[in-house]
Amino acid sequence: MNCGESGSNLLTQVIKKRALALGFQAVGIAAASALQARQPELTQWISSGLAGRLQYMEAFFERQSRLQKGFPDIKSVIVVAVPYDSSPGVNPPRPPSTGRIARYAWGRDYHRAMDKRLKKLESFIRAQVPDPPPRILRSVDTSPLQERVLAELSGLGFFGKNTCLIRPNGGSFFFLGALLTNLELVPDEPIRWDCGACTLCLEACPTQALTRPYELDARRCISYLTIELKEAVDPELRPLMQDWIFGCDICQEVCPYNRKGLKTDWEEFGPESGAGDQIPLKELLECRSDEDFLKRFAGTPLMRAKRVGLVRNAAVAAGNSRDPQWIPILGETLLKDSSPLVRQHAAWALERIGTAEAMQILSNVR
Ligand code: B12
Ligand code: SF4
Ligand code: SF4
Repeated sequence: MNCGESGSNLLTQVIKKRALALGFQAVGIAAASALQARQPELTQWISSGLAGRLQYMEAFFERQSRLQKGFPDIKSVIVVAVPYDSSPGVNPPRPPSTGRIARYAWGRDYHRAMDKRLKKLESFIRAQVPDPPPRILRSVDTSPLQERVLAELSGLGFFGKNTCLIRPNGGSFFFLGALLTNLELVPDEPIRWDCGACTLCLEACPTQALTRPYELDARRCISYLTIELKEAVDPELRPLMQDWIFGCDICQEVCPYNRKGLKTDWEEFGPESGAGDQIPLKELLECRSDEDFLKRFAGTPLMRAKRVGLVRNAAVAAGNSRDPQWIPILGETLLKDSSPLVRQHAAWALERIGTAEAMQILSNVR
């Protein structure tokens, strides 16, 4: 393929066409300068402590400068999006004995699923431009990039007040991935769109993690608490976590743009490919070994919480149900689980259920 302005244009077009043929729902190009965009907001977020204990975000700038030293001639970023929602539209009724999983985690791990197809896109580009071989780096959450900012600047969507990137005709239930390259491609224009006067997500967030439009306090976000936090959950936040045991979708479920949001056609993201949309709390509370956990959840996003995190979350959900059916099993967990963190949350759950039987078990143990 020849270079020059028309060559770049042609290359950009064939890359985009190939990305869509590979199953990505949308693709856009950002110039390398997009890597530096919205950095003051990120700096402010980190320095105000809103990142909580997300160490990979605290080290963001250090990691990004290392990336740029190793790859100083980045010229373009190819950004792809793919919907992951496989719900039937409305929330299907769920028995109260299960814990809820956020949509993004119903199927297989998205990092791997997306990387497989990004790898094919990379090979395609290499075949188009054999000499000199271009530099290409694939990333799905694996590099210090603000993927939503890159997607915003490549015209894929706009920032919602819930901080998610939204596509006006597709909603926000989609993943992002990127290819950094030294090829000169034709950048897209950002789209001009916003939330208007709507504030539904800010009102609906049960923990008030959305402290103001476009600002999320990770320390209060159920997604962070159930997935990233490796320690005890603040007892004041536990009742607000409801029955979410992995992630949270509330600020997206209420969003008008998701009423007619796009559904996924990737089999990997369907509930039958992974853990599904709900898990019986009993199954989790009885999971006492890392081997059993691995057997059940290998290859799914739930591995990130590890056994201890997920059983901790199940104990909180059981407590929040206030259903006495959980008393015997929480009592067993309190006696038998090897993790002090899990035992501590099981004790809290018994106290929250609060019947005479629950309090008796607690006083026997204490
Ligand atoms: C850290 C992180 C988290 C953290 C923090 C979330 C957050 N809002 O930052 C936690 C663990 C809480 C989290 C949760 C979720 N995450 Co997450 N997460 C990331 C990660 C790794 C970095 C995000 C980041 O840069 N945060 C930094 C802060 C400062 O960004 P921010 O809060 O969005 O603030 C920006 C905007 O508000 C904007 N801004 C500020 N002021 C203003 C003013 C105006 C007018 C405008 C327009 C914009 C604007 O600038 C800020 C800086 O960029 C990305 C992957 C990646 N490498 O990019 C995935 C990613 C953002 N997560 C993703 C997903 C799917 C989720 C969940 C939906 C999962 C779930 N169901 O539980 C939730 C959504 C929660 C939410 N409301 O955002 C997707 C989002 C896709 C999309 N359509 O937006 C990403 C892109 C992963 C991926 N590859 O697909 N996540
Ligand atoms: S994901 Fe849940 S807890 Fe986090 S900001 Fe949205 S509604 Fe709030
Ligand atoms: S719920 Fe309303 S304010 Fe929140 S992201 Fe959606 S459109 Fe924007």
